[in-house]
Amino acid sequence: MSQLDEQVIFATGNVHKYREVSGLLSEYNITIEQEDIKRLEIQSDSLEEIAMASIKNVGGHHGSPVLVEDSGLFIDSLGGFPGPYSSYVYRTIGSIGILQVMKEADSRDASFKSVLAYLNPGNEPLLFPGVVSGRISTSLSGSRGFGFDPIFVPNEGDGRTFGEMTMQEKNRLSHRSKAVRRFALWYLSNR
Ligand code: ITT
Repeated sequence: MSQLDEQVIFATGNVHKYREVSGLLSEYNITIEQEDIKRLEIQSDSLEEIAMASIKNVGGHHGSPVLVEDSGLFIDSLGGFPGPYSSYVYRTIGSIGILQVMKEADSRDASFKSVLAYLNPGNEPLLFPGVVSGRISTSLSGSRGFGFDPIFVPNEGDGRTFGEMTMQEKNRLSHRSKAVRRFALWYLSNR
């Protein structure tokens, strides 16, 4: 078995991310395995820097090719908050807290960003970004997905939040799907 045919490990503790990424990659016949590998998460305003530090940290003690993904919700009128701190902000004030903070906001424009990092041992890490533009809804809608999905309405959708969409529908539009499709095309042409 060549190194590129080895099982790719997706290092994440977030099962929703894993389902979305593995569902997308299966369209390209790429299989991955989830492992909740504990890793260093540096503080930075840049998802790229966080993903790069994280993949180097994981790759250092794993013999298989690995993926990590760092993502966040960036709200324009809040200067990009919560951005790289999305996980913490979700756990503390949640979607309802964001709706409260947004009460007086002039603009509800926002974007979700994802950076997928891949490391095949012995090679340089590679980054694959994806962005989806949209807006923050005025109330919670839908119970599907995870995190801030019930308050995010993608611009290219039909007015529903990600929380109202099936995973397949979200995967047609999401930041994560754009990053994953970039990775999949690179992976298939480089194996
Ligand atoms: P891992 O680091 O273990 O992969 P995590 O959930 O902590 O899992 P992040 O540090 O990348 O991952 O946090 C991203 C947060 O941003 C996530 O917890 C959600 O609150 C939010 N988020 C990212 N993508 C999202 C999406 O597709 N839908 C809803 N919320 C999302």
